Amino acid sequence: MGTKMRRRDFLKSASTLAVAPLALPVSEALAAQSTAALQHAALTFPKGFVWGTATASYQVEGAVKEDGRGPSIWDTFSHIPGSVDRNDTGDIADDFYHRYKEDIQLMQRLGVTGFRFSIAWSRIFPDGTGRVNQKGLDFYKRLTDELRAHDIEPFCTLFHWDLPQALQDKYEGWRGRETAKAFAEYAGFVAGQLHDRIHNWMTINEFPSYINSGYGEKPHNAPKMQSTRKQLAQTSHNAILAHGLAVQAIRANAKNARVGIAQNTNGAMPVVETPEHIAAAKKAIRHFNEPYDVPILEGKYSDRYLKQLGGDAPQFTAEEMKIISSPLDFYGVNIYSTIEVVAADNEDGYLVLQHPKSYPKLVADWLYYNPQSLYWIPRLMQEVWNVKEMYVTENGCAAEDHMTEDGHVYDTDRVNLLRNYFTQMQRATAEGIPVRGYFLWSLLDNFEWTRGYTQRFGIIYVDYASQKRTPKLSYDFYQAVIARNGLA
Ligand code: PNW
Repeated sequence: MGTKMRRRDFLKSASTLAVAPLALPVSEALAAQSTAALQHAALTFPKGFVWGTATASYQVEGAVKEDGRGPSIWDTFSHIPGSVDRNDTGDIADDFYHRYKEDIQLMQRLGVTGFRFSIAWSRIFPDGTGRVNQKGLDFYKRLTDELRAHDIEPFCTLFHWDLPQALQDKYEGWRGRETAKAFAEYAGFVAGQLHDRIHNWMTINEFPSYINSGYGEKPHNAPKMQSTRKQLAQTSHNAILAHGLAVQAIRANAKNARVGIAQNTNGAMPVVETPEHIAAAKKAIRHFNEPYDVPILEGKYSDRYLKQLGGDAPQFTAEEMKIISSPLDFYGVNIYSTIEVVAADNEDGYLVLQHPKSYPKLVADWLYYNPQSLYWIPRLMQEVWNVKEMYVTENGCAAEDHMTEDGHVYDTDRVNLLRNYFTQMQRATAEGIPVRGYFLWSLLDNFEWTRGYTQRFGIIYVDYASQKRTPKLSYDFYQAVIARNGLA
């Protein structure tokens, strides 16, 4: 077909095709069709695949002054006018602290077998270290008992950004190495207390999101501490050291623990699936993750990273690098969108493609719609770092959700996105890439950090004035996917 073929000509040839006599007799054509239908029915996930939803303490719990909880840096930050859209705060959020039983019922109806949530450090240690607040611990005991009673496996994140304010004041937060030690103490203590209820642990959620955005050269998240390049590199190092120390502390205190992480590995993917572009994506993914994933998975900073930083490189010891790369039982990756690359004849071996203006997105300005990321990130994690077990610890989107007069939210945009992301994840599992489960972000609309309540990521709509929950159409869709353990 000539490239100059005009649209009219194309339509003509298409319609010619449509009226062309069938190549197969009708019965055979029908048989072929049902084979296609069967193939569709076979787009399933491995037996025992964990279907879940995800939340985080400060985004859903509310009850910030209840039962002895100490303040966190997000309480402080959200109360500084101008920090968050409309000056929203997490003071009440989804009131999950009081309504978790109702929400677990909604999860049970959905059919999930896993729930990812996080523990608010300052509920357990209101001052970051030292004095234990039993009532805070009791909340997570009640929560995990209730989950187990509904056959939902708890997947617990120990740090999802709500650092105790006391540690910010004492050590400048993650800038201080002492904070890493405090985190390991907290992690070991909680694991010792809850190991009978929780078997799956994730140390830290998304290093770049709270380190680069909270302590970078232009920070916009709590604690919003502007840093030099040198300070930032050291802060990143302290954060991965905290992760490694926590892995060891959890193992020391909970014999049967399965320990992982929830990291937003910066993905790279080939636009065109040919060996040269795939090789380019493999180079790119290592370059994109030099401060975090590379030391955790390879046990050392790359020469390229250290060279680039020069005198600004972090201070570290060989012993620390061993701790940082402590073996994990699984790697959790939060996957939203991914950088596309093509092979290039330059020093890096690839070119990063900017998203054209018309690249599809829903409402979050950073969340490009590229379902193939749910195939490519797991595949490259396996091929580049030999990761043996993975979970998608977050994936989802914010949409412009509106309730109809008869009380429904028909979020067909979110359903469309999820359907396509799932198709790519199915491709991954069908090829034997070891993705063991998926946690949809999020169960409920919630406090979306600096966007406050203006962006809704839930598959359950929350009316914040009444706290009424209304499952959206995407909830029904997800329920059908879970029920057939396959595409619906
Ligand atoms: C994650 N980005 O954050 C967090 O883990 C959640 O707490 C959050 O609510 C969710 O994704 C949705 O935003 C991210 O700019 C925030 O690439 C921003 C980015 C990635 C992840």
